[in-house]
Amino acid sequence: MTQESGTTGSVVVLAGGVGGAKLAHGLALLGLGDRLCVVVNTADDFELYGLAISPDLDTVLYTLAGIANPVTGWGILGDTAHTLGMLGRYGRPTWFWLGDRDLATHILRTERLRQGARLTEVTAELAAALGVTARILPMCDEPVRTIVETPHGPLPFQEYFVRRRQQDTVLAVRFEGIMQAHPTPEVEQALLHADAVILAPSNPIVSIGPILALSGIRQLLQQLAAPIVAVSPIVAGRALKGPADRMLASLGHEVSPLGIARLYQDFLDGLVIDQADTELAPAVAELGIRPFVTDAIMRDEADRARLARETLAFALDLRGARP
Ligand code: FO1
Repeated sequence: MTQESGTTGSVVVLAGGVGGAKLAHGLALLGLGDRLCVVVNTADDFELYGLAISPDLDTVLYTLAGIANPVTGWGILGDTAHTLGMLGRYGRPTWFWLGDRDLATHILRTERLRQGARLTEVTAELAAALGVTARILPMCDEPVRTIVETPHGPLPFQEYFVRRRQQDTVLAVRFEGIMQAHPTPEVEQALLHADAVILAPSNPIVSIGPILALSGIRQLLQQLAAPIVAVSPIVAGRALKGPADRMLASLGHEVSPLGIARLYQDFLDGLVIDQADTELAPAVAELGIRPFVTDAIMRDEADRARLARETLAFALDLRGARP
């Protein structure tokens, strides 16, 4: 337990996949228990073999449960792929690696959703069963699906990301179903009662983007009294993981922490940037966003806890900084 965990109320993290899960894990290591709320992107979700797959929710779930595959960051440690192998023998597609243990999660999620449960309820049930004390909240209960516009036409997100290995130029991104979706009451309440809100170093376009695109979320963030800080997913002009750098560039954004600051400028109080980008700190400050320079790369569990501790302390320091 750290000093922060004793003096902090609740902390809300907005997260996508692996980067979000790592920072959420770092915050969980501070001993926040159920005062930690992770609001997770669900626009990467899709159906395969009739099963409801929620990759980002599961990445956060497995990471916080301590069973994530440490090499990939997604999937379950030591998982096998006998079922996928058999599906392949039946001539069915195997480009999306579904482990045997991971499949149990999709089977249960699908069953509960078919029974009429909300994705929020199902996720809470899975988390409780795996002994996760942090609250993992899907951004919404309605289906939202990211579509990536490319020179080869529109691609559902996992087709772009996994099947075609992010090789296509991204011309535009849209979130199908976003107009019919709403942040859940759990998400709204968590934000309204948060003592600090942290945007994880997740892809700002396809991981944080869908959360911010939900009706009323940006306005809610603008009105919160609690400090809001982000951790830059861009370090020295490169994405820490995945295609965020190429995506930002092709969509006309600057590929730097300054580009990240501009994307969140309407509600952000502070931005954590890596020491490699120290020279950008004054430009971030000029936007009215306080910069905090540190080692922002999470190589191991100790880094996760350190970055989480520093980010939370930075956020709490900004308390009262909002007009
Ligand atoms: N990512 C991959 O690059 N290849 C895969 O085959 C793959 C399978 C997979 C299965 C379950 C799961 O929860 C996640 C999985 N991911 C895979 C990761 C995931 O598709 C992406 O990392 C996210 O959607 C982006 O945040």
